[in-house]
Amino acid sequence: MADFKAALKDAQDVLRTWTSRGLIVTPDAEDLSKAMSHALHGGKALRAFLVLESSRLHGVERQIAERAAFAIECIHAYSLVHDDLPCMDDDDLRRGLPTVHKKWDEATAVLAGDALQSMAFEMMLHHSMGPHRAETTKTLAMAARFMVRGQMMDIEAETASEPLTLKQITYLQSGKTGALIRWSGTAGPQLAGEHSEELGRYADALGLAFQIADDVLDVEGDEATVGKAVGKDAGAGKATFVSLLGLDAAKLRARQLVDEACDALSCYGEDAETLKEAARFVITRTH
Ligand code: GRG
Repeated sequence: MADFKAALKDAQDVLRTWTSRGLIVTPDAEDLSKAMSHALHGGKALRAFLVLESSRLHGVERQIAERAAFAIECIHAYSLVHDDLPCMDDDDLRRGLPTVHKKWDEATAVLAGDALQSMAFEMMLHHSMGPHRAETTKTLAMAARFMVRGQMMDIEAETASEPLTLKQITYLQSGKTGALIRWSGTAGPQLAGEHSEELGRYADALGLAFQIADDVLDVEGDEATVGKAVGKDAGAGKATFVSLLGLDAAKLRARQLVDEACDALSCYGEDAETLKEAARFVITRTH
């Protein structure tokens, strides 16, 4: 686990560096920059890690990989800020800290999310991002839109007459959670102007395992460790992988997906060891 932990810490450092480069947050700075910076703070930086690692495997220049890693975390942070709003999940706590609308107000949270999304595209289209920046930015936009579609399906399911089936939940989550993870895991080859079926399969399996682990944490985790409210899905009577499969079968499915993710990487040999460790981490994480 040592390599993965170091690589994840590296991704967190990259995120911190680019946050302070992109946002001037002095004590008298405007609330928008402070709120954006707050939203980018304190996460695991798993998506940034996936961008950096898939970029390393495909020989992408470090500066390019770092910008793309920052961009995906901006999109991820925007989605969390908006997801926490009273009109969506209505959460007070995120990453163990007050959510943006609690620390400031709803208007600031909406605008901080909007500005984070814009900043992501600004980063991706910077002239230094190499010859494949336009195509890679287009797939990022598509992933962000698929995420929103997944969120919409999730909201619609709350008032539907029938609970979602396993097939429907799997599709919903492949958008809501999976789309950004898939983009992150394939960003390296995309930025290099290449294609990797193997990283695509790895990232798809990882994304689904990640979501199942999230559903398990909602049942088994405690608020202090997870850093956000737990038990919300069961409380709302929502269909999840745990409610549909049962706790043990959900955990088994997540383990199978991790095996599938690792198997997909065989063509990269020992070079992919850190990505394999990441897959194992995803289902053993406590937050
Ligand atoms: C509101 C546009 C919009 C989209 C919302 C991401 C999302 C879509 C909703 C978040 C709800 C949620 C908890 C989904 C489960 C998966 C997930 C994205 C968990 C958070 O990701 P982590 O654990 O977070 O990587 P950190 O804090 O480590 O960055």
